[in-house]
Amino acid sequence: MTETTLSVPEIHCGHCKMSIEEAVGALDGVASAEVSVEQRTVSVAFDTPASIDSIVGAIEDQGYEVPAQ
Ligand SMILES: [Cu+2]
Repeated sequence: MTETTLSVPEIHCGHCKMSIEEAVGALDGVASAEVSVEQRTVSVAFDTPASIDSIVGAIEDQGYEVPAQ
């Protein structure tokens, strides 16, 4: 299991939290996804077939920019 925390500066409210947690949580291989609105971060625990790339892609699909970490 890999755990990572991504910084997503555009996160600003509970709607952001819900849509990102739902999208990332739906990925195959993701065990948990938790957004901190205060810290503007997404913490993810995952295994293959999920990857940093697929997680970043899911966040971007929701309309958020994920700057190079
Ligand atoms: Cu929001």
